[in-house]
Amino acid sequence: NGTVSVTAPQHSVEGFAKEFLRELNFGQGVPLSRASVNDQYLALARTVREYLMARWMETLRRQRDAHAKTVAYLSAEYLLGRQLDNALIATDLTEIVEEALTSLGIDLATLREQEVEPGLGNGGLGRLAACFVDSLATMSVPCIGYGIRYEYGIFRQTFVDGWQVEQPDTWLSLGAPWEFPHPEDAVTVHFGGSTETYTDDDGVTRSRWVPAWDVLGVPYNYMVPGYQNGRVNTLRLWSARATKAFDLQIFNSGDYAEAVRAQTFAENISKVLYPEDSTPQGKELRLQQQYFFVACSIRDFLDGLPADFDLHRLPDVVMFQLNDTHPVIGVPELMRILVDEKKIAWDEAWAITQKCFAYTCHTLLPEALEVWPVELLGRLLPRHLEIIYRINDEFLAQVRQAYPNDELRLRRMSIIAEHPERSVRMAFLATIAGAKVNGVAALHSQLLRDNVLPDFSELWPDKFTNVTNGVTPRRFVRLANPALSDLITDAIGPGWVTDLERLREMEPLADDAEFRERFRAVKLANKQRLAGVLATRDGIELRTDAMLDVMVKRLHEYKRQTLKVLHIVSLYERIISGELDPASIPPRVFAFGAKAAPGYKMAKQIIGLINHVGATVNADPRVQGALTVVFPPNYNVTLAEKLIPAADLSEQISLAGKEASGTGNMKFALNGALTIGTDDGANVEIRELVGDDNFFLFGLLEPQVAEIQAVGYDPSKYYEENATLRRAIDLIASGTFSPDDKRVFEPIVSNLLTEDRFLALADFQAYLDAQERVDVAYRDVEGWTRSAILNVARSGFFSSDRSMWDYIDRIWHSQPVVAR
Ligand code: 26W
Repeated sequence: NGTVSVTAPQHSVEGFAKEFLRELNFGQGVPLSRASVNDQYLALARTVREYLMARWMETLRRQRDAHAKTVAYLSAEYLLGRQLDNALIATDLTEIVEEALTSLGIDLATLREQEVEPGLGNGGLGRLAACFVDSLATMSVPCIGYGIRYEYGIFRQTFVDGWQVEQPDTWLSLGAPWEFPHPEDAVTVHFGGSTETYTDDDGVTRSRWVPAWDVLGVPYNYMVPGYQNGRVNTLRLWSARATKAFDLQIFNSGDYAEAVRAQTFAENISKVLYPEDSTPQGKELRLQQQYFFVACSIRDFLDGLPADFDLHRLPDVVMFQLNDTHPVIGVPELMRILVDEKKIAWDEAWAITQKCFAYTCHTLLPEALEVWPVELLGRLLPRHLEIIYRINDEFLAQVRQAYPNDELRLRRMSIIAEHPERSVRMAFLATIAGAKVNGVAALHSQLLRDNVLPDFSELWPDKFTNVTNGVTPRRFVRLANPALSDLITDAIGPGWVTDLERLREMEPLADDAEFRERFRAVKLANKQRLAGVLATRDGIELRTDAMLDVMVKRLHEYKRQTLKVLHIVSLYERIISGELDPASIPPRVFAFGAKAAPGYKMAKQIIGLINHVGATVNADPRVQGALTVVFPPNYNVTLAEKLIPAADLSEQISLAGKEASGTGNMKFALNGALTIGTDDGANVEIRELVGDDNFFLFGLLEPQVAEIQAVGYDPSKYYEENATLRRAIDLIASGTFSPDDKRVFEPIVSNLLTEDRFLALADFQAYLDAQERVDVAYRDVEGWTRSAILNVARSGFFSSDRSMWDYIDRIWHSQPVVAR
C-alpha cells in the first residue's frame, strides 16, 4: 500500500553518523565545517525522527486494519516539553547518538539545549494531556490528540527589579523539525451569519446555518512515540489560515492592504495561547479558538471513516474526551453535522452524540467554570445556539418529569443562566451530553458530585466517576532523572518504566544502608546538575549542601505561595530579632517557580514579594546562609525536569478543597522528595500510599474549611492572637523588603488581614509546626533517606499509564491494538 517499504535507518553508530551528515548536507544544506549549533540541532532532530517514521506508518496501517475504537482527545492545551530527548529514549538511541556525534566532534548536550520547548499550555491541564498521549502510545492504545498549534505559546517570563514582565514565546522562529504540516488536508471552518428554515426534497421543514465567513484549518502532525514498543501515535494540531475567499477579495476589490488585513484576521485565531489559568476572560477570540479546533477535529475524524460508514455506529469507533469545558462546543457541532448535514433524526443523533463524548472537569473554583454570553455565542455560532436551546428544552422536560413542580431546580439545572447576563454554562452542557463525567482525584470527584454538580449527580449518579491523575514515568523519571533510573534498574530491572507499580520491589531496600548511601549520592548529583543549570541559565548560585525546599506551580492565591512566604519571613524575623539561632536549623534553599497570568494583579504582586524577600534574606549576613531564596524566571517543563529530581521537600500547600488534583506533587514523590502538604487533591492519595510517617500533613480539612466559611471567616483574629504571625506580617508591612517604596506590598497585607479568601492565616501555625517536624526529620539523615526511598517505591500508582487504564475501564471501553 505504499508504506510497507519504509524501513528505519540502521541502528548503529556508523549508520547514525551517516544519516546525520546526510541530513546536515542535503536537508540543512551546510557542510559540517560551517554548521551552526542550530543547523546541527535541526539535522539531529530530523535524523532521529527518521528512526520513528517506519513505526508511525506501521501504527497507522495497523490501526486502520484493526477497526479499533479510537480515543480522540480534545484539548486546547498540550504542554509537551522538549521532544529530542523523549524521542531518543523512545527509540533507545541515546548512546548511539552520543557516540556518533562525539565521533564528529559534536556534544549532544549542547544540541539538546538548542531546542525551544513547545509551551502550548498553561500548567497542569496541558501537561496532563501530554502525559496521557505519551501513555496511550506506550500502551498501544489507538489515540489521536487534537489541539491548536499556537504560534506563540505560554509567554516567556522575565523579572525586572523582581517584577514579572512577559515576553512573547517565539518557539517556531529557529525551525520546527518535529512537525509535519499537511496543507492539502486543510479543513474549512465557518463562523457567524444566521440560520434559516427550508423545505427539503421530502417536504420536511429543516434548519440550516448560513454562515458569514470562514477560515481554513491546516493540520500539523506530531509524532507521539511509545516507549520502545514500536508504536507512534499522532498529535494533530490545527493552524488557522485565510481561505481562498480572502484571495478573491484581493483580486476583486483591488484593495490589497484591506485584503491582507482580512488574512491577518483569519490567522489570529491560532496566534496565541491565552495565558489565563482558571479565570476565563470570556473573550470572543477564545471562543473562536475553541470552535475552530473542535470543528476541524471532528470533521477530520469523520473524513477518515470509510465512505459507506453508518454513523449510527460512531460510538463503536470513537470517544471524544473533553479536556475540561474548552472543547464542549463540539457537542452541538456533532449534532449539527448529524442532523443538518447527514439528515439523521434529532433523537437518533442525540443518542449517538451522548455516547461519543465524555467530560473531565479539572477545577473546583466556581469562577473557573466557563460560561459564554448568549449574545456572543449566538453572533458567532447561531445554529449551535439553536441546538443548545433544543438540548436544554428536552433536558429540562426530563427534569420536570423526574421532579414535578420544582421550579427552582429547573432554574438551577438549566444550561442557560439568567444572571448576571444570559449565558451558556459549558460544564452543564458537557455533563448533559457526556456519557461520563469525571474528576481528577478522589476528593475532587467527591466534591464535584456534592458541591459543583449536585443536582446532576442526584439525577444521574452512575454518570459520575473518578480517575485520579497520573504522570508519565518516561519523561519525569527515566528522562529527567537518569541517575535515579539507573539505580532503580540496577535494583529491580528495567520493567518499571512501563509498569510503575513494580517500584514496590524497592521497598525492602529502604532498610539497606548501602542502598540509602547510593540514593543520597543520586540526590546530591541531581543538586549539582541543577546548580550548573541555574548558574548558566540565570547566574544563580545554588548551594548543594542544604535542604532543597521547592514550590513550583502556577501562581494562584488558592495555591498559597503567600503561606510559603510567610514561613520564610517568619524564620527571617525570628533570626534578626535574635529569637532563633540560624546555626540551630538545617540550612535550606527555598526554590520557587511560578508564572502569573498577566492580568492577575495580586498574583504579580506575590511574585514581586517573593523576589524582594529573597533579595533581602539572601543579602543579610545575620542569616549566615541558613536561608536562601531562589526564584529562576520562566519555570517550564524543561526546568521542571532539572528541579524536581534535585528536591528534598515538595510544597503542596493549597487550601483543602481547592486543588483538583495536582500532578507536580506526584512527580516529586516519584523522584524521592517528601511532601509537606494539606489534605487536598491527590495529596490525599499520596499520603495514603506512602504512609503518614513519610508525609508531613498539616492544615484544615475540607469540611472544616466549609464550616469556617459558613460561619464567617475573620483573618484578623489570627493576626491578633498569634504573635509569630503578627511579627511576620508586620515586617512585610514595615517596608523592610521594599525600602524604595515601603508601601508596595500593602495590597497583599491588607488582603491577608481583611479577606484572605484561601485561609492562609488560619493554616499558618499548623504550617510552621509541620515545618519544624520537617527540620527534625531532616536531621535524621538515614531516616529521611528511608522515607524518600519509600516515597519512590510506593508512588507507582501515579503513573499516567494507570490513569489511562482507568479511563479505558470506566469511560472509553476501548482496547489496545496488539501487534500482529
Ligand atoms: C481560562 C479558563 C480556564 C479555566 C480552567 C483555563 C484553564 C483551566 C484549567 C482547568 C486549570 C487547570 O489547569 N487545572 C488543573 O488541572 C490539573 C490536571 O487535572 C490538576 O492537577 C490541577 O489541580 C488543576 O488545577
